[in-house]
Amino acid sequence: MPNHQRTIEALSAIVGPTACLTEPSDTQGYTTDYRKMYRGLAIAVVLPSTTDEVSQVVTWCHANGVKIVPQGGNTSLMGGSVPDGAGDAIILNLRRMARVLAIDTLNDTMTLQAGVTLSSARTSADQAERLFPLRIGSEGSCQIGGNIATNAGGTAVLRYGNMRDLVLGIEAVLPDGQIYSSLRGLRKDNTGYDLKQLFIGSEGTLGIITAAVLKLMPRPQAATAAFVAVRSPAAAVELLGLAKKMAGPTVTAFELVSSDAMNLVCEYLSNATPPLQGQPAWMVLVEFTSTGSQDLLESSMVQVLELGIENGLINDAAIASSLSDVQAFWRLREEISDAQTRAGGSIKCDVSVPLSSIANFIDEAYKAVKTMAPESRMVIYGHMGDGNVHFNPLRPAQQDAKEYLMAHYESISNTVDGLVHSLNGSISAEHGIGVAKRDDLLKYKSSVELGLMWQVKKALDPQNLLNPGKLLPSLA
Ligand code: FAD
Ligand code: S2G
Ligand code: ZN
Repeated sequence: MPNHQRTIEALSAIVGPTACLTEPSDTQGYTTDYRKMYRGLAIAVVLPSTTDEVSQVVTWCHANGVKIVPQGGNTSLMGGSVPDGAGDAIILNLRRMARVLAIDTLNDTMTLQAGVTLSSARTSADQAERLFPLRIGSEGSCQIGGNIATNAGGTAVLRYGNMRDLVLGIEAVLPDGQIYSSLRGLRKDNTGYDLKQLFIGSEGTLGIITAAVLKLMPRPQAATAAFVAVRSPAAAVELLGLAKKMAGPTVTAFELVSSDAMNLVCEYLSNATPPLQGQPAWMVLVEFTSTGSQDLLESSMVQVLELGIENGLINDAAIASSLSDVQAFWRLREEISDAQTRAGGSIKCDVSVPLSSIANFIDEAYKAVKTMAPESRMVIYGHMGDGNVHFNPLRPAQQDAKEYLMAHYESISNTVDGLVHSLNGSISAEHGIGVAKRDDLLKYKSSVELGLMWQVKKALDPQNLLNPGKLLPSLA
């Protein structure tokens, strides 16, 4: 491997000296992860402005054995987006490749570079009177390339699916510098293996996504939402069934929120008030949207809630009476994540089980955690409609965060993951694996699955230069 100075000179010659950062004051924002849990070192942070520059950089690194950490908005919660402390990798960040290349409102597609942030992509779609439906709390920073590489989910998966369902084609630079492109925007193309799927959810280990074609949806004209106090998680699941039956495809989001989660966000969020009195143990934020009439949608919400009350599923409900109410409800929900960070960090269990098991999972996991760490605040929330909850126990208010996490992180996450696995669930529903969950895969993935993943990795990246040490656990 060349000395670092030679690497810096060669890559600066490709992207330009101002796009090859080496000063710690310039690179520290790229080498530390969002949660400040993973701090790495980089030879340089390289900011290419075109696919061709990415290809030239990767070709040089491939020829000289230099490791590359692809990076988007650096909002990964799993340590996937920063290098380790060896200091022998470059970070290749796509933020300078941030152009929307085309919007085709007849084909309902948007073609854009990977460095476009999710919020800019959503704004561009909106300006074309369409919706790009991926909706996650990090949308101001995360990039489309990172969303694809992590197969991001979020609060609208129930209606529109996750990133894998929203991508029609990608362009990616392979570990040897070749450019793979399938930016055709076709919904049907049966000409061999669906190669783009390899890169979706690959967490930067198989290729560097440089552009994509995304599906656009009709922009809803009507939206309504309600915070509903449900009798139990099981009652919430029943209510979802009722909503799907009566309101069909207008059911857009169904987000569980525990009382500790709501209390936490109201503690940290300025001028936030709980939507319901009496601190109900379990609430659900239900959202319906449609391209039809607002009145029809609101009466459909009322009908569903009335039936929920009749069936003994619901104790109370607050229905949004305006768009600003809907937005205020979403602000409460979306800020739960950062509230945990401000409380010193929680034990993050981003898990999914079949919807038919989620109530049982929550009850069992709740009891187990309360036995192990009785004072824990049970911050349980998220995308129940997809069978995915963020089961994130948090320190009691009076305990030091680090002390709590040191004492309980491993035992609680192992217990929760073990329970999830016994219910045929996933130990990472949407945030991916990164470094945080890499070695856990040895417990929960079969040797056939792990072997196959390594075969694919070795076929594309035999030198293991792309994001080494992420996602794939080393096999003995
Ligand atoms: P980064 O963090 O930069 O990178 C993530 C991974 O993708 C790394 O492995 C990196 O190597 C790889 N990568 C990045 N760009 C590329 C590229 N162009 N080509 C190849 N590989 C690449 N996630 C959800 O799914 N649902 C949520 O609801 C959600 N909510 C969040 C809320 C908050 C407040 C925060 C901080 C995070 C949340 N996330 C959520 C996690 C995170 O935002 C997503 O995983 C997001 O998709 C990461 O995008 P990014 O551009 O920041 O990628
Ligand atoms: C969400 C954010 C990450 C977390 O808010 O839906 O994905 O666990 C989460 O705080
Ligand atoms: Zn989430």
